[in-house]
Amino acid sequence: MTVDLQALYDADNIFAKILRREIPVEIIYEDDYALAFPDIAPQAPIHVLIIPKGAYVSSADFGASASDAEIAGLARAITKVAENLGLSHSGYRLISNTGPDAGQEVPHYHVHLLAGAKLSAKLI
Ligand code: IU
Repeated sequence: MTVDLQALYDADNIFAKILRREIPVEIIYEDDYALAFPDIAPQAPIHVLIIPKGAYVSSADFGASASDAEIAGLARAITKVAENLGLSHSGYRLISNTGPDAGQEVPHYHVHLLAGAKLSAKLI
């Protein structure tokens, strides 16, 4: 059975409010497709969240429903954030928790960028 994730999107989730500038954040990067800001509870010396501007619940929703331009735009934005933070050579980890089994808490698609140290707890 296919779940219509788009229908489940909550326009009042915290990241939607950040996108509408109802909640202030330090903007690390922004373009037509994406916004990046620091995670409020950093799990590494550098912990940035990169989110698409479109209303997508998760990676599953984004991959199924976003346009090719939005998908490319987010990928380019992630690379830009890493470049701007000077991480292209030192490296970084990208994580996107998707759905309940992954412990996704905020129902707007987001990619965690972790960096700034040798990262522990490598799962794979
Ligand atoms: P998750 O992948 O959905 O579990 O990650 C949600 C992240 O959003 C988590 O790391 C929180 O610290 C972060 N966050 C935030 O940066 N600002 C907020 O106001 C809230 C959560 I609520």
